[in-house]
Amino acid sequence: MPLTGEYKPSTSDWARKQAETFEASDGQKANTLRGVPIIVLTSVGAKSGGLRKTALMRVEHDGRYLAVASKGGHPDPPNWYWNLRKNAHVELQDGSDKRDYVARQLEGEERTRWWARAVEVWPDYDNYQLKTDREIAIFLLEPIED
Ligand code: F42
Repeated sequence: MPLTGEYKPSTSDWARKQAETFEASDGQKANTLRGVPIIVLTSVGAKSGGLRKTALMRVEHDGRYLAVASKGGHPDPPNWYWNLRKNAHVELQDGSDKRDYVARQLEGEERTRWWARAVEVWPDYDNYQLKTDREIAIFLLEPIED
């Protein structure tokens, strides 16, 4: 059941433009970063309750996706991290395919396994982790069957 609420654009111009161009073109435009595929995650604002759209690297395995709250290795997590902590129901668009998912933060061996998959797609994630003392949170997004 799709998320409802008012769309609240990101305050990061480049990210907002990429997410909006991706969605408006049904995933046909602005669908890579440095040649690597991206997805757009829609989450419910933890404070505003608005819909937030976030471009993320596409890390997928067997129909499940990973959201990596790296924010380039910034000391603080991205705002959308708090959204997923409060509202696990998210939407994810991969190309023209948009579905509902439930987000679960990973720990331990499962986290290790999925982190390796993330670094395979985007090796810079390892560099981001070296830049910050916080352990970069990662969320497994599992499809909500209709
Ligand atoms: N960011 C990543 O963390 N990981 C990636 O893999 C990634 C890939 C990527 C690919 C392409 C691209 O264009 C951008 C990419 N980014 C990636 C950047 C990503 O799209 C985000 O810009 C970045 O992660 C920062 O996320 P953010 O949620 O902190 O966004 C800021 C800029 C923002 O929009 N802030 C809003 C504002 O008004 O300042 C608030 C956003 C928000 O969700 N607010 C919540 C609410 O209630 O509405 C409150 C949240 C809270 O603090 O409780």
